[in-house]
Amino acid sequence: MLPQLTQHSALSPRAQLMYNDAGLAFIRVDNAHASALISLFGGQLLHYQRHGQRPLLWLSEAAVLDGSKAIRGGIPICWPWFGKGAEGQPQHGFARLQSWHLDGLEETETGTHLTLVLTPELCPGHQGEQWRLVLEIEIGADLTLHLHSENNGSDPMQIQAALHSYFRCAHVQQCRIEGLGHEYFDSLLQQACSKREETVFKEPVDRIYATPAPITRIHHSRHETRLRHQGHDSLVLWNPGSRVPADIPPLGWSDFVCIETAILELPPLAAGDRHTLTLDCSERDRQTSYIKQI
Ligand code: TA6
Repeated sequence: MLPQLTQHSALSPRAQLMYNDAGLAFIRVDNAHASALISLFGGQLLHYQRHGQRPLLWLSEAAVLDGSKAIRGGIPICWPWFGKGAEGQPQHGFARLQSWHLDGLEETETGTHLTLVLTPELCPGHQGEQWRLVLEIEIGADLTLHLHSENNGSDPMQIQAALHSYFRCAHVQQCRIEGLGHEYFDSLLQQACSKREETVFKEPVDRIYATPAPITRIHHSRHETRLRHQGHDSLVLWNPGSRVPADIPPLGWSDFVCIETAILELPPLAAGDRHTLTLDCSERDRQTSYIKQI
């Protein structure tokens, strides 16, 4: 369920600036191809739905939408580290806890192109640092995200980044996932494992595939979601099983799977360099693609 929002102003014929009761800003897009909702808090895409298709992303009904914690669902941005940070630092970095700036919005025939930016000036405690994080979101017949990490300083910079996508499933237990890789580190067992891919979501799953495939397919009962990853060196597969965090309803775990496009072992980014992480998502009916193949 999408949050209750009040319209503030039109940004373009296809995009509206909206606010919720807590004062968080959102951009709602409805163009010829798809509808979408973006939260400036976290620089987070919360909803994308190609017309005639099902919503691609899952957003928790218990998500906290007041800026006090990361929003549970959509595509949170993990940056500049993934997982636990240094002591006292937030898990998965600070980018998903800050309000980003809308730097550009362009309408073309292929869709709506938004550019969101996070800079040290927008992040308390990081003033004086020299980096820039740019998120490009293309809302078209496909959904494409590019996350650019820029080192504008004079020293090399260590970064990790992930698009921590929550993909909606009717029943995660019935989805088959193809194209993750075969070798993975099981973060729950704390050991390296090797297994042909299977789909058993009766238990929590938390895995890092460090030699990942470039294309992942989620086979739902009637349709297929295709994910094309670039600039990544890992894919993370996560579902908490029935022991859910407070901001996921008790049975909510069966409605999503996280497949995270991640760069975890990037050599330090040289001064003036930029790294780009890309995710492209498309959906098709399984029956349609079958007919096309004949
Ligand atoms: O990406 C997998 C993971 O790191 C899991 O270990 C799990 O903690 C999950 O992300 C969610 O983390 P969050 O901080 O959003 O609750």
